[in-house]
Amino acid sequence: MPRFNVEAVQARLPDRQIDWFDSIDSTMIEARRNLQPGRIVGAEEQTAGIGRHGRKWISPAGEGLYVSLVLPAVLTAKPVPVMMLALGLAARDAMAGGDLRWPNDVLLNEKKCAGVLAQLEGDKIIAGIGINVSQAKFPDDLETPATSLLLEGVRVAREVLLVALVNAVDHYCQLPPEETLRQFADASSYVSGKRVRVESGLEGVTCGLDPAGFLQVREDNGTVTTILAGGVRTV
Ligand code: BT5
Repeated sequence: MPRFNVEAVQARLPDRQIDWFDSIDSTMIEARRNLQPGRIVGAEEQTAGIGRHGRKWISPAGEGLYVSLVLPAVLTAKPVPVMMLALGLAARDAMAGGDLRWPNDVLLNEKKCAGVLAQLEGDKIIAGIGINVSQAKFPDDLETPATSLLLEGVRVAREVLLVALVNAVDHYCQLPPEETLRQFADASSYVSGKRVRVESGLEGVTCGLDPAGFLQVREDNGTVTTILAGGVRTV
């Protein structure tokens, strides 16, 4: 995999500050050091890539797109869960399709190909996006099966992916929250009618998003629960 061509991306995004690293602990940690709105922090590899709730994001050198975007405050006057959904929609667009597993995974062929994070820092949100581009295999101990664009037959340069991603993030983060929810529900097979198990152990059938972007699950006894944290799995 050739080294990332930062200049090519900078030429397409002339107004953005792009800081690219050969190797870094996590682009999320670096992004926090300078919260210049619009700043893009990326790396060839992450040695301590971060998922949600202290989980890890596997980030081998040159095989994925690992970026953190400092979102301007104007884009972020929305609840963080809604921002997460907007970022998922943006990643899916940049990848030219896929299913969305609430709250933050882009699936290809029912396997996780991308994950997103939204971290609030003062009045800014740092968006963390990881897209698997050319990995040929993954560790066996992941919580759910993983895939890469290459494994699904999609060949795309990381530079092209990043430009598409940044433009898509700008677009989706500007949508009114109710429009984000509507588009997420349209794009995701997980929002309604899917039998899932939540990390807490609760099991039922999904029945829509609440206005803040949280998933609702109806248990077999009829009780509807709003899922505030944790992911869901099909059962
Ligand atoms: C996420 O967390 O899916 C958010 C991942 C965000 C990563 C980006 S990369 C750029 C930026 N800098 C960072 O340090 N992070 C962000 P979560 O839903 O918690 O999923 C994490 C779980 O997915 C792990 O516990 C593994 O089971 C699995 N996993 C780890 N690496 C993976 C990979 N490369 N592909 C698919 N699944 C993975």
